Amino acid sequence: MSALRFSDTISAALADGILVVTIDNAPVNALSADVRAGLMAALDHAEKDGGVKSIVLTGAGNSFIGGADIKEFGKPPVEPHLPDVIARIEAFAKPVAASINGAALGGGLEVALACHRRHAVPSAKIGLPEVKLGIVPGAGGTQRLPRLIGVSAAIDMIAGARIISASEALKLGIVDGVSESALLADAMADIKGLDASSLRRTGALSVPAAPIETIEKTAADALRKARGQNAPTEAVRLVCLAATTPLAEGLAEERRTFIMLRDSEEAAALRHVFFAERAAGKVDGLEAVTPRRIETVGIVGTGLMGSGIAVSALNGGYRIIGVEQNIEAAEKGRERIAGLLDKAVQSGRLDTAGREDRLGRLSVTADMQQLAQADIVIEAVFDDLTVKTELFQRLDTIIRADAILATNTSYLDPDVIAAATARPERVVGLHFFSPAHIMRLLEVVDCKETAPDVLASALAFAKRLGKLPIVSGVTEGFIGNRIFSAYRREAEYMVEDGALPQEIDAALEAYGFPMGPFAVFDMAGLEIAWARRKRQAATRDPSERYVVIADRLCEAGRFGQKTGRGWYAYPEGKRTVDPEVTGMIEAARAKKGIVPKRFTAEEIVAGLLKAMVDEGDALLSEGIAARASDIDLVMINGYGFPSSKGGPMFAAGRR
Ligand code: T1G
Repeated sequence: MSALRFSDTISAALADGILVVTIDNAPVNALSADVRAGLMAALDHAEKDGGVKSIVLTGAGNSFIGGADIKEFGKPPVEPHLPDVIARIEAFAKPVAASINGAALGGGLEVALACHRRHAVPSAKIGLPEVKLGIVPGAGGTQRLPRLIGVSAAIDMIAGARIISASEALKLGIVDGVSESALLADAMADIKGLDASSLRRTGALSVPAAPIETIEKTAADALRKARGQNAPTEAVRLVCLAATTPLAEGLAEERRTFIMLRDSEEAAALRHVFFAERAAGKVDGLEAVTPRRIETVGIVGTGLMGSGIAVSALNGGYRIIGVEQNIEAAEKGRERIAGLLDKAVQSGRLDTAGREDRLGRLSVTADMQQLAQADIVIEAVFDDLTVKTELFQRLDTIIRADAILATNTSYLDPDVIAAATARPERVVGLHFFSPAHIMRLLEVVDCKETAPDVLASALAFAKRLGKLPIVSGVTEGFIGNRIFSAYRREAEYMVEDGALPQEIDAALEAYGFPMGPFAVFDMAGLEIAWARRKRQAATRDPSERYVVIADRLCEAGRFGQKTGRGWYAYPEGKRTVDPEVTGMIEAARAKKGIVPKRFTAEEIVAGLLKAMVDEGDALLSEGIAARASDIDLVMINGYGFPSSKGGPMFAAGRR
């Protein structure tokens, strides 16, 4: 095969009249300016060279094309523009096939859709996830996909940013074949037989008809999940447009919408989150450290948190030993874990074979000696320092010298726990967020003595659990709860100064939080923070402003939703403003001689954002958080901060 090079990232080889064009732009073959120019040059060559009968496009590595180059979005566009490259492929006189050797996402799938034939490996990820970046497909996806699979399936994929497997893509008609072992050969064989005069050009197809009710239902489902974000709404509109509009007009409207959204605040925020997630969990110098091998996980305490952690670790493929104080409690733990797996089966997230496989890797016991087999032991027992410390001291005598000890504590000082053990260097914090088998966020606490390979092991473990690991230093509440405490303090200051809980909640919910702070406090229960405030009372700085209103609520037995009354009343479970609480607030203000002032929604959001950002800045200057984007990810994934605003640190920077 003679080798040809068309740009830094595009090469080709001619074999049997087929020009095999390879895109090699590590790490994911994103459609950079060099890739686009190289593809155009390859098409020029194929057009002129009579020896070229057809073309096969493929990728180097394990991506076909991972999409447009997101890093180019903030910069002035460079020709050739992707839609021009794609239009040329679709109109090409000679057959063009896509040999989808891996991820074909966004612009990557749009390139494939313009090809005349498509073959994929079974592991290929196929989708148009642009709405997750606050944009819509900008190179024909909303117009070509419905021509292949219909409006409803296209809405479901595009507005829902659903990435599908090669087998589903075959079923839907996106690809023409799935090749287990000879992808390129299969694609070449397929294209070889094609009659250039009757090529199936996707853009020339008409959109298959579908009942309007089906389309409306799919659209309503997609928009319900969108929770007010623009891109999914625009995606639905554009896909529906494809059914009634000539291709050229549809493409022009799609491009106009893409450019409008690409330059929006929401898209800038979601791009920030995309890159933040990829920077998270990276610790300078740790790349060279080899993590310890982890296959068997011990979990002491299989209550609410422990059972969630167990399911998460079972999902990661680990063997689990659940330990409780007695066999009855251990069996209860197994039932709790099995119950969570049953729910996953009922919701279609797991099949029965998967459930059996997981239960087959679970053992429960009251015999702590069983933990001698564990590579890591995670404690999820009552959040009391003595209980945890004594447990770790006992585990020191049971587990292997190279086994890791992880504490799931939320508020205790893991350095104190570690210092009480024989090998503090093997202690690390794994602060899971409840429910632990659902929440992606996992704060990995790098304690004073934690060895680098223990930290590397914890991060590798977190990734295999499918978690979003954020490294935190040791401070009360780590990153998330420390910022949440500042957020709560500021919200209570505002109430004492004149704002009402319902006004604050409404302002934050309008900003994009699913629930405002006072609704969250009532849901979590007021007694937890009350107990902590009472514990800290003796050492509290008398000069620090202190708001007693939450204490008054607790003294009146108003602990939140579970008692039917907290900051709100909950008649028939409905959150309702309670005049009794308003009276308690007014009395507290009067007692301090505070003349209440009015707060606008903007002032409320700005004040609470500032409280979070000031605490975030402190965490950065204290070295507790490694980067501002980590703080954004914690608040988005753990506390409901709207991702479309990018997180507190990003949002403050944009104001
Ligand atoms: N552009 C630029 N960089 C990208 C990128 C992209 N599209 N995708 C990944 N990277 C970087 C990423 O930042 C990281 O960098 C490295 O590649 C590995 O990523 C016109 C406009 C393809 C499934 O949304 O889903 O096309 O940290 O850790 O786990 O309509 O990357 O190493 O420096 O995620 O193997 C649409 C986004 C774009 C797909 C591979 N495409 N990417 O997963 O690696 S918009 C997407 C992914 C678009 C068109 C529109 C995943 C992956 P660093 P990674 P991975």
